[in-house]
Amino acid sequence: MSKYKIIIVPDPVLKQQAQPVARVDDAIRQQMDNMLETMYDAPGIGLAANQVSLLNRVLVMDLSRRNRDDEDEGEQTPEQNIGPICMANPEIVWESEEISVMEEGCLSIPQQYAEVKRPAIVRVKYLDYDGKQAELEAEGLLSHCVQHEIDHLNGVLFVDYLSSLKRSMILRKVEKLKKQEVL
Ligand code: GNR
Ligand code: NI
Repeated sequence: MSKYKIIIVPDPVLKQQAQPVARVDDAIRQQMDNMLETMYDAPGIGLAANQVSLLNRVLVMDLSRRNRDDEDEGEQTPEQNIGPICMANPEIVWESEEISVMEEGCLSIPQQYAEVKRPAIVRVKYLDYDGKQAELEAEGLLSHCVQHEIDHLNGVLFVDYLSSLKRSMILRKVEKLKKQEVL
């Protein structure tokens, strides 16, 4: 296993559409393993291929190792506190009308957080690590996370849901952190 470098805004790769994978083969499994390692090291609870400059529709998540600091961020049922989830070609096949608001962050927009509104519950169809069709129903933090990662695969960032004022404030703060070489 090896780690990838996580890219930060305003990298144009973050605005690009990722392409479907033909099948989950050993090369894709290797990529999933490397993405998990990269995500654990960051640390984060999710990572999409675009964030490591790969433009295929692959994402990984793991909500089991999240920091205790995060634990007030939304309810999380024990069933949702599950280990690594790897997805290829994820598709939202159903979303609830009910909306959930949660504070989100992004490894590609470091140290910035904002409340984002999303469908509270989603069902996602995807190919798993073994290349088999699978489905996940997600709510709470897992729901926000999987929607956030699928957005990445479509070139969408959580700041795109904010007012242009809030968005530019956040992007300017990241620029400032970069100049100060904090990142
Ligand atoms: O680590 C992360 N935390 C998070 C919190 C709320 C909603 C989504 C996320 S995903 C983020 C890691 C990341 O940037 N994934 O793309
Ligand atoms: Ni992100």
